[in-house]
Amino acid sequence: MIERTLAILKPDCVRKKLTGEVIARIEKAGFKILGMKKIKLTKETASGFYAVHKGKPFYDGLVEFMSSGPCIPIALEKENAVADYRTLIGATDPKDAAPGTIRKLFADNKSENIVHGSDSPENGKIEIGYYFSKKEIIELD
Ligand code: IDP
Ligand code: MG
Repeated sequence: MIERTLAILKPDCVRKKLTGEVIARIEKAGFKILGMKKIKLTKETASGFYAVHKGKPFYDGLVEFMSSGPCIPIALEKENAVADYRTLIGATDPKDAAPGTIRKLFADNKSENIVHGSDSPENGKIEIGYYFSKKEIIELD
């Protein structure tokens, strides 16, 4: 099934000047970029986006980190996009991530782990809608 998933190049990715490197890997893996922008999240926007994790011990630190500098949300589309993108980025903790994955290659730790990825096709659509208006999604190549 053709699916959509939301990638975010997190503030550590931007700070480490790895955005081009990561986008190249996403493109080479066959994803179509439907929308992309550079933004700095407010604490409110970051809190809302990660609301599902509210109450967990890492939540406050996550909100702090995600609003600590600019990030780059990217709306992606591909056959089997959600699972394929998660395979490309690897496990949440780079220590557990498979060799050659984006998080294994570039992430420092489980918190600052370079990229976000949606966890289901339903959430992919919802999360893309969190950052992109309809007219910012360009379906043509
Ligand atoms: P995911 O990004 O691989 O889907 P989630 O469990 O959904 O992982 O967690 C969302 C984000 O919260 C992670 O990408 C990471 O930045 C942060 N996070 C998750 N678990 C931990 C933890 O145990 N310690 C610190 N940060 C964490
Ligand atoms: Mg998740």
